[in-house]
Amino acid sequence: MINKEKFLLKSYELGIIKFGEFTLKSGILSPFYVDLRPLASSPVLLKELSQLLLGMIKDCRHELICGVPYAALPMATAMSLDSNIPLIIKRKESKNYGTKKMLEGIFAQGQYCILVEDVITSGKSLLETIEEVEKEGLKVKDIVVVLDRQQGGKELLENKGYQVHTLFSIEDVIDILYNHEFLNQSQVIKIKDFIKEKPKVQVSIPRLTYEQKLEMQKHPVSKKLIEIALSKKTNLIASLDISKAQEILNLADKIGEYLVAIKLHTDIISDFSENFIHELKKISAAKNFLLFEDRKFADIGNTQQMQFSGGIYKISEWADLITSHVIAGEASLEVFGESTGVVTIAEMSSKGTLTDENYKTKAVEISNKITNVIGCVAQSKLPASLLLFTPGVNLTESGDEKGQQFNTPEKVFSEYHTDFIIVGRGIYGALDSEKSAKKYQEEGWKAYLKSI
Ligand code: 5BU
Repeated sequence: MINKEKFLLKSYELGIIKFGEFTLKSGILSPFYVDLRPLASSPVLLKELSQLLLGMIKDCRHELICGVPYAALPMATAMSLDSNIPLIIKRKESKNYGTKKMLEGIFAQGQYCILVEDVITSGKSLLETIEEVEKEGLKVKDIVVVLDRQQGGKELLENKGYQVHTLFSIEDVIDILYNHEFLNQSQVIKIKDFIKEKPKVQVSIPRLTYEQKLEMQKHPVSKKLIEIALSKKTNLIASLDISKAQEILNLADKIGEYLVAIKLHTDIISDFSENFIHELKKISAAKNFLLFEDRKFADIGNTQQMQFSGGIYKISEWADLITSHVIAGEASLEVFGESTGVVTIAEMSSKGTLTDENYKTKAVEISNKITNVIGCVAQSKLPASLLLFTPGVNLTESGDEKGQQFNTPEKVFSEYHTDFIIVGRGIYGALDSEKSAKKYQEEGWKAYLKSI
């Protein structure tokens, strides 16, 4: 195993990062300058880099590899030689003679191509490469990047549904160099302030429509959810947190037409029975909505598996969707059956939650790796590869005395680009629940249309 930190320190000696005052192409004065091209002149380091980058894509589907010209060309070549993944070459400018091809090499339509980039800043040159590669009928899903300058490019691509695997962020580099006394504290502060304060490359990204998202879905449950949303013009999930089975059934029957799904906490139902599920399934089939058990699994895989299929609730037998924490790691999510859509909890809506940005990033990373995870519960934007479910939605209240924090449908669609709103007390706690469900359906759909 190659040590990332040692690799960085050896690369630093080649002069790949310089500190001082540099005027960037954009005219901005930057306290650091990055140029990874010298790595190509060190076969030893280039080989190590290739191993490190290959390590990040070992679980990704790949039939081809392509470097973004020019700096990443030797990197992609080294990776191809090390892994036997065939290389294709993207031209920077098309030839004005002969075939005028932009992609050189042997490839076939529909093949998955991994892209390699040295430094990501705005993501613009990557987007150009992606366009050329996709134009030739190839598929791009995963991108490996050596260094993220943390200026918005990674987020831009992730919002478009690509997965960006970065070896180092500029902050990682600064921390390593500081720990080895190549930088002093005042330099670190200056650089970190620059990263924080410097206006990020702002690219306003329109959200994807349900039609566009439908095309990206692989799981039958996520497909079904979006199909229902489109056919009933609703993105509303009602959370029926009610303790009497008959009351849930009555309400489901009344408001089912406005919903994509009903979310339950079966463990608060005092008279739960198989017959209740049987009746609820009949209503869900008649009114065309899915059943979502908000179990929030949070244990080791073995236990979760038993909790999912055993006990009195036998969730695996009827729930189309379930929620699970990611706290126990990747393997704990692999125990749910293939036909159930898993929604992981990346961020909670309550005051003081421990799900900070770092937690969310890790939760999203894990979620992207597991095939039956269709999305996350979160309170901010997600990469387009995951559907976003947002609870804590209420048109009249801003919170409760137990930590809940509410937002309006308008806010969660315009700011978070959510896909589905989850409403509990706003519906079952209303004087007229049917009228209220209709209102949330209309407001949710209006907010969606405004956000596209
Ligand atoms: P409310 O009555 O609209 O506050 O109900 C919200 C529901 O969503 C309730 O069932 C919660 O358990 C659930 N929820 C939430 O409110 N916030 C979260 O972060 C998560 C779930 Br995860």
